[in-house]
Amino acid sequence: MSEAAPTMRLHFTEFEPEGMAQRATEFLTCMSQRRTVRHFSDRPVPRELIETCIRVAGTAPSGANQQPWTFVAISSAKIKSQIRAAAEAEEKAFYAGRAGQDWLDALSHLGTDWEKPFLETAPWLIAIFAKRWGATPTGDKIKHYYVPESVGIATGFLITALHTAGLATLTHTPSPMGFLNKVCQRPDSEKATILMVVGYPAHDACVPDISRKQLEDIAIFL
Ligand code: IYR
Repeated sequence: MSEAAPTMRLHFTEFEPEGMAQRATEFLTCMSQRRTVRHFSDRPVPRELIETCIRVAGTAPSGANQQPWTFVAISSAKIKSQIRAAAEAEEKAFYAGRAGQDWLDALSHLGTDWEKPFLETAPWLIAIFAKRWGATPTGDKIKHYYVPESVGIATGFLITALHTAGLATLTHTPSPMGFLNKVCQRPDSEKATILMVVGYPAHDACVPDISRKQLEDIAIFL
């Protein structure tokens, strides 16, 4: 039998019921204003802000608390340009037919294409890697549990933190994105899942005129 970790008293902040409703509503207003941005300014963003937002992502729950993620934050112009070249090569093939007509049809209302200038313009790219397995100090593999779920939740925390801090994001998924292991020097045990583009929107940035589903369309109460 393995030993359970020692416990400590939970620090839980309770609010008055009206305070709870107000906090939830204010958070809804804040998050409703988040939009995925595809036109970025080159205005710099301090590294400390990115560090704080990654720390927020690191507070996400994860399977067996294995925290199976690595966030590679890139501001180097040289590395961003390597990433743009590799991503555009994949995206060219994707849009030229590899995606298949159904996928291209599903994307058509977003107006996306193979060109990804934001990969160089935006001040930060955060490549998010899922640690598919871990290793003991002697190099034996450690199985990780619920990796996609855990990394997905941490990614949501990251987007929320960046938005709350006043930054714009694009959840970019160059397809396939195996090239990120090489560029970011990550081992085979890690799989790139998302390339988060972070910065300020361009002054003339536009977004698709889309709406979000209503509560009735996404929730069922039993
Ligand atoms: N990776 C491509 C295609 C793309 C796929 C989905 I799903 C999107 O929501 C948006 C784009 C690209 O980045 O253009």
